[in-house]
Amino acid sequence: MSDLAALEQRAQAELAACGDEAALRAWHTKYFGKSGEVLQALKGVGAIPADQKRSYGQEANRIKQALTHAYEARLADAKQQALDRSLTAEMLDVTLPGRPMARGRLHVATKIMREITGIFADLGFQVYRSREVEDDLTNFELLNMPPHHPARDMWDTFHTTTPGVILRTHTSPGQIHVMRELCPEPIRVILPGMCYRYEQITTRSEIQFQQVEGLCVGESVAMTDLKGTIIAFARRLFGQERQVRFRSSYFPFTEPSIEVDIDWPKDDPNADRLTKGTGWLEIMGAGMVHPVVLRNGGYDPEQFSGFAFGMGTQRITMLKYAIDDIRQFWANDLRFLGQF
Ligand code: FA5
Repeated sequence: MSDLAALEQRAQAELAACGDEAALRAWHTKYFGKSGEVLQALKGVGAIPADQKRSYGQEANRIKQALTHAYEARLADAKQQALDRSLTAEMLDVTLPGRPMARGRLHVATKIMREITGIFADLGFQVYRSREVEDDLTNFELLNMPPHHPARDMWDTFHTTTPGVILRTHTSPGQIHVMRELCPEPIRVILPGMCYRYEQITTRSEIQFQQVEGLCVGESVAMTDLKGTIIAFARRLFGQERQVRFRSSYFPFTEPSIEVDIDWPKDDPNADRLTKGTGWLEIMGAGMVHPVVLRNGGYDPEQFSGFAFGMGTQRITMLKYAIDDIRQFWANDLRFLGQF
């Protein structure tokens, strides 16, 4: 019996000295594990003289229960303390506003494309997607530029290692594809997409840039339709008060050909620099589809007529947002892209 009392005392003293949960669990193994001292003491009842067995067994069970209660209480305490510690040391204020996720956005080139597409959609134009890798025939010849035609000098071209396969220099070859696909139906489409030219890169010229081509073919399409379409477009994109000016020009695939300018607000401090003092800014080339091109598309020029236009959307974006260097578009500098 005195051994039991000593065991209880020692176990309680050691329990009191345990500083954390790990120490408590070690204590539990020592006293209540498979060969723990409390179990050994219970088993020891066999060696006790018969007349003392009963009181020894009762006492051993009492000690077992007392130690178990004490242990559970200490363990709960230790857990609570650990929780309190972590709540004060690693404090988390759930009422603070969360950290905002950095949200992505559309590239300015995509935004302006969608804006332009939306305006032409309102005017009844559908989008036709045409390939970026072209053949010489479609990029030049079928657009009324036979080999060695001097007009080809206007389009410095990237050639692939396959003879006759090139990167399109403009979206105009798409005119041939759409006419051949839809002939003899009337056509009213825009053809947006990337173009490539083997050019000196400057603040105004890149080797890759986007264009939006427009093509309208029907039985009585006239120059007035072209002018009305362009004026409606320019005023939607640049402002209702914009004046539009048409100058005669030359493209092999349109006859007559024009270039289109818009006036620039005189109170804009950039006006003089942008318009080189003229007050006018060029926004696109256009004209009536050349009879040769109509025929190459499958349409009889005696019966059908059409207009076409082509604009460079990076240049247009530069005008709209006063961007002074075209190289910003594909430089992937977030300080630039984040402004739109
Ligand atoms: C053409 O490409 C004609 N296909 C446009 C056309 C279509 C005329 C249909 C008539 C009928 P041009 O080479 O001028 O034309 O280019 C059209 C526009 O593309 C230019 O006004 C300019 O805005 C843009 N562009 C041309 N070269 C570059 C370049 N290197 N970098 C950025 N934009 C360019």
